[in-house]
Amino acid sequence: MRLNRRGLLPDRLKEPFRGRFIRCHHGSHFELKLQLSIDRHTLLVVVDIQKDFCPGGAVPVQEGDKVIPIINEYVQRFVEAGAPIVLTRDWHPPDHSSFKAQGGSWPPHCIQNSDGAKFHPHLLIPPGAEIVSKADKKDEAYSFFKGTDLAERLRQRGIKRLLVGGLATDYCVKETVLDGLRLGFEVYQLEDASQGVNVNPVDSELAVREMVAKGARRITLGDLQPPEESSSQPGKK
Ligand code: VGL
Ligand code: ZN
Repeated sequence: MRLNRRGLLPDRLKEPFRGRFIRCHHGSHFELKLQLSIDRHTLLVVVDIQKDFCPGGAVPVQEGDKVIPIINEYVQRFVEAGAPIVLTRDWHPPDHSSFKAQGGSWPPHCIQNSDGAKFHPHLLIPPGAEIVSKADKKDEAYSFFKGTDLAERLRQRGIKRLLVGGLATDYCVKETVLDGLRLGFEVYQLEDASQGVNVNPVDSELAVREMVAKGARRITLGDLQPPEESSSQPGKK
């Protein structure tokens, strides 16, 4: 692959990548690595960082709270880049169909306005972030696209890429990623900022395999272009 002097790919080769390739040392050789640039066409989707999905909650994800500092770093990067952020929350009526009493598979959790439905207190919630409630009617909706006009609204705003992380890898993160792909978005799953419920111990791994097989890319913080380089407008930080 031929890069120009600044390590940038020629435009015609760059699509569908928005980022820049950097050379990384890999033992005895160098490898080219994509760095994703965050811009206003890129949406961060923070999935269900709620008390009920963290240790001590009603449907605790083991070490679910461990992803919060990393999620916060992504949030910070998006704020700095002026890029959009959505925080989703599971937001069930007290007799939701997914609860055991109604024949579903879960104990009651994330009941509207309850303490357990609150975002975890350590989650960074920037002023511009949009909060999207899901599964707030009778039916189950693991994906925030389900039963909403969100995809259309995002397209109208020019959103092309989704970065999706949070809780839980094997349910809401997975379904949001798969719906996003189905709806034609370029979708990146945040490997370092997602954690699974693992009702069966392999669930998260299977979920990841399915997401990747269907076209999702997995990234970590190191795959983002460093903040000072994210801006393409000279002089603008
Ligand atoms: C979720 C189980 C039940 C999730 C929601 O957010 O992944 N998991 N409801
Ligand atoms: Zn739920």
